[in-house]
Amino acid sequence: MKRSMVLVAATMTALLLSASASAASVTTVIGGGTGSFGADLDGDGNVDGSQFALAVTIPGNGDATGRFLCLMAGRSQILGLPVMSVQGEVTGGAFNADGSATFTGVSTVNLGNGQIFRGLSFSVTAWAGGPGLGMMQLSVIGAFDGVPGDTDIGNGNYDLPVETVRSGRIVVR
Ligand SMILES: [Ca+2]
Ligand SMILES: [Ca+2]
Repeated sequence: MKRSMVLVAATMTALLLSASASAASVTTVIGGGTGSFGADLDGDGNVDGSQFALAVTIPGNGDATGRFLCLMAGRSQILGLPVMSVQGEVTGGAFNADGSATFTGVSTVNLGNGQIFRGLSFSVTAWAGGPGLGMMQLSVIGAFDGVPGDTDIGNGNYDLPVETVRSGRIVVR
């Protein structure tokens, strides 16, 4: 009897410790600005990039909430499209050992030519920093494999190159 009480107490202590540990490990990813892929993805002579905004909370249990926006439009025209936007609702995420954060969710991809794709899964990894230091990498899952800009042709996904922050900042804390 006494032994089981000790066991219960030990289990309670372990639960409390893990609860406080997860509370302390909430990761917030916020940022906005412009980025550069450092390459001319569509062969039109101009190095391509995007405008981006992200605001994500990752509690540490695999879930996440927040929003992500990547916009390639106007001066960052890409792939011959007037606009390409990826607007994401974040549902999952994790803090990585290298200090970056990866989050996933469901996105709407608008190609600006009347084609809008809804319900596409996406994944973003973000590394903190300002111009020249911060980075992010976006993949759209299960679509657009092999179109210009895809860095891993044949895997079923649209894997954009790592984009480096050109103005603005990404904060991971
Ligand atoms: Ca280009
Ligand atoms: Ca691919």
